[in-house]
Amino acid sequence: MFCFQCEQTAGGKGCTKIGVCGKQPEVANSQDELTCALIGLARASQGKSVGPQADSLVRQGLFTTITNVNFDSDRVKDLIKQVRAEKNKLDSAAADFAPSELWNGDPDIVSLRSTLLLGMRGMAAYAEHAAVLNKDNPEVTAWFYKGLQALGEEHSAEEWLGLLMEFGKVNLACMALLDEANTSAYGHPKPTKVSLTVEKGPFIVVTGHDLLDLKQLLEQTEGKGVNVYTHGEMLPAHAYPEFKKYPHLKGNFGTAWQNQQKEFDNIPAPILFTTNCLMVPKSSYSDRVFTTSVVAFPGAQHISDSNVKDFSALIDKAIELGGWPEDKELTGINGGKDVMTGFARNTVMSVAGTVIDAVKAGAIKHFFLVGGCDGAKPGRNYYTEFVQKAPKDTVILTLACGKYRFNDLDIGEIGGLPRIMDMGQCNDAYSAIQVAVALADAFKCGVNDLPLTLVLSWYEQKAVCILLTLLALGIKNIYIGPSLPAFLSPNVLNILVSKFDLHPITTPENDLQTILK
Ligand code: FSO
Ligand code: SF4
Repeated sequence: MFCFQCEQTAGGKGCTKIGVCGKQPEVANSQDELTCALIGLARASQGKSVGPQADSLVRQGLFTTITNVNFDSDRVKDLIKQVRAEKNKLDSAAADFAPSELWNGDPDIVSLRSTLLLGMRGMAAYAEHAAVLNKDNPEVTAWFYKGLQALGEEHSAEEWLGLLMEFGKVNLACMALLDEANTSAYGHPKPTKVSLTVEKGPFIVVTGHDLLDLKQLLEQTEGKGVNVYTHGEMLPAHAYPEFKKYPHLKGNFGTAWQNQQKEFDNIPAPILFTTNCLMVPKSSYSDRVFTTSVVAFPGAQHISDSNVKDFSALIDKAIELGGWPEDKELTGINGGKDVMTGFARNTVMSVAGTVIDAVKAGAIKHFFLVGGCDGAKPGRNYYTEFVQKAPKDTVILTLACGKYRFNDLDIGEIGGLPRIMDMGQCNDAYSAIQVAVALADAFKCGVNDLPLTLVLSWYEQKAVCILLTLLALGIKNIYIGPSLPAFLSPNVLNILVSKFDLHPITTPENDLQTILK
């Protein structure tokens, strides 16, 4: 096996014996074969979309290979069969890409090709979340085939860079599509305080990014005496008007994905994984793990896809386990008893006047977007310290699961606005981009001239597609950590650093000083 797609890759180089994430060689090899079969399908379709069934396979095939999503080689092999059957319908002579070539060759070309592939995996997750809400953008769908076909071809470094920039723009369209899918189905998020206390009685914990799964579960638990708690990237659901209609959606349990083995260990409740990030379940709670959609783990109970999923086994499990006998007061990482979320684009734009006045009056000196994924490495304390040390006249926008390091901190307000504003899940980077563009318009300057700095934490492939979008938009001076992707070769990294002023993070003090001087 070879895999270097995430931030925790072995030795900062690549997992070759078994994944640090627990991915077995057989699964890794099957995932490579699946990727190569998808390239074969794109070859057979000559880089064009060929209909809803193949489109759905392309999205799911790419999504399945994202870090911490699917550990079940049988399911991956089944997808390979389906992809090959689709290909054969079109052109049985079209060859799959050779798995042995996927990660081999000139290091810079491997780096550029991998960056495109990994970004496409991230975009597939967003496209799939939109697709379950019946939203499709033909430009996005078509690009999956174009990109897959390109992955199987030879290109110069220049051409690969051109493809990466083109992809970044298409991913912006994909995030816009998901934003439209979510806001048209569930309304615009509103600032919402979310409790971290778990009330007594049966409950279910839902994690991942798929809001439709949460909605269907809330409908099916209605009147059953079972409460529902969000976890990880599901937290922003509380802010959508549609989800506020369910009084049994009580609060948020736990923190970011990498703490799940500790947090799920002894809770008297089942857990539903709707997307990533699934870690190898410990035996003490593996019988309480339910997966759905592309998420799978051998032995875990899987809830199959259908227009309306049947969550009865999960609900029965919650009733059987019964929850805690008394309310359990839990806290965030810094001891806070609740967290705020719901500062998506609509809310922030609705107070744009206040924000602009505060900047003009000098009350707000700088905005930071401190966001991205969390992870287990110690270097990630950087982000907590960065937020704690940021001067009082600065505002912190945040999103994705990295925020759990500081979202329960009370760092005060400016002009009636909290200094930490959670914009939502990682795909709500779209909201952040919209706000930045609106601020640039208001100040009649470019986004790069705003008093705004992006300080990103990356872990898996959705962060890759977002970064490519930011670069394709010409956003410079991004700080990135906790370490640099293993798939960026020294030459490719140099290009990104010189072209986009990309900065690897150093220390919070140092970086704050450089940014604010
Ligand atoms: Fe985190 Fe996992 Fe949303 Fe990622 S839960 S690490 S970027 O999947 O997708 O932020
Ligand atoms: Fe290693 Fe990350 Fe790949 Fe898992 S996903 S095998 S940890 S590089």
